[in-house]
Amino acid sequence: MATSPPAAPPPAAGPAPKVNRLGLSVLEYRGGKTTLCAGCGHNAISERIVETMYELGVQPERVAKLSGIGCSSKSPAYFMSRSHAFNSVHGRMPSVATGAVLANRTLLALGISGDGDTASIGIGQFVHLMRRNLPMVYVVENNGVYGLTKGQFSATADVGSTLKGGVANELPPIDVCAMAIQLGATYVARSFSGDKRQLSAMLKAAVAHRGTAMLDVVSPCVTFNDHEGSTKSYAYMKDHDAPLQEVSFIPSYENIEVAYEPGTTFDVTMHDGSRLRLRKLEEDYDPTDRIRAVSRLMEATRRGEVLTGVLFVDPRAPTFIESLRLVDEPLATLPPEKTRPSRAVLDEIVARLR
Ligand SMILES: Cc1ncc(C[n+]2csc(CCOP(=O)(O)OP(=O)(O)O)c2C)c(N)n1
Ligand code: SF4
Ligand SMILES: [Mg+2]
Repeated sequence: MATSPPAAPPPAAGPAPKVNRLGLSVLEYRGGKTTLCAGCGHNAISERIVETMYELGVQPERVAKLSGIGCSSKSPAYFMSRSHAFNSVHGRMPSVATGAVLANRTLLALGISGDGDTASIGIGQFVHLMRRNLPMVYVVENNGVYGLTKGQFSATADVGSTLKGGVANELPPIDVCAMAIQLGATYVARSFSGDKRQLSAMLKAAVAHRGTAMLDVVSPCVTFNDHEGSTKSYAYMKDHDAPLQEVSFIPSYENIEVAYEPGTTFDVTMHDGSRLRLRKLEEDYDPTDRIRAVSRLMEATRRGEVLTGVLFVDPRAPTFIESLRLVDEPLATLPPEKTRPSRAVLDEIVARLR
């Protein structure tokens, strides 16, 4: 006798997973399991990137993750597995990013570099990236050492900062923020991997920025540079972090109005209509004043402070894509008849050269 199949069990009860405006859950923004040391600042930055992209509702397939070599440069493997990714040669990520963005202007390029990758071997590429205003987010995960090769000083190590064995750095550091501002960069900010709120807001505004957004994030290396005597340790940052503002970000699709005392905030409207809101902690700081930004950074160094916040922003400067007058359609998908002169045009050119 035929028996009817057992009834399917009812679906497990429980709350539906939370999703963003694209209908994606945060899990869809995660990456592989980290192989970095537990407690490494770079892991915290990856977590903030996952949250940022999820909360802003960025389509993961629109993102191109780019990096060089180092523990920091490995970290794109630990977020956004659904995105494009390219792990370049040490210090050469900016040129790969430039090629990728120029070939496909619809990509959201997210570069992850280290202080060695950026300020030591990669300084030449970094300098030219900062003066071009290529649309991309460029994060320096700054721990003052070459973590991957076992903790040698990098070019951002402060004078007097010591290695674990007591050796002191005697060479003056490169301040990547001061350098980027001087070179013409259009969004320059500094944060700390341990400051969730500040870093999240800065990352969101960086995604909304239309040119290069350079974020220098102090990111302690717990294995080689988190001891007493280091100026890139959790303890040092706790005591020396000097924030310029309380940073918040209001996406274009949220029409939130928060009342503040007149004159206490500095609002920057990004090109997509979102707002970067800087609640001033220093009354006279104007993040659109390039000269003041560099001198304030130098003052902070003299005082032994680590200045964090949005140091400089210019949301209206022309991007590299505009300077090159690129066509709207991505070069990567232009059909050959639009990229190659016709036989008749070539014949005419050859005839003129004869
Ligand atoms: C051309 C080249 N030179 C040197 C190296 C060796 N190397 C690998 S990672 C690294 C430094 C990484 O330091 P950083 O960018 O600060 O990253 P971190 O590991 O500290 O996150 C060096 C010198 C290399 N891989 N390739
Ligand atoms: S060695 Fe340092 S930088 Fe590399 S993963 Fe470990 S803590 Fe992070
Ligand atoms: Mg480093």
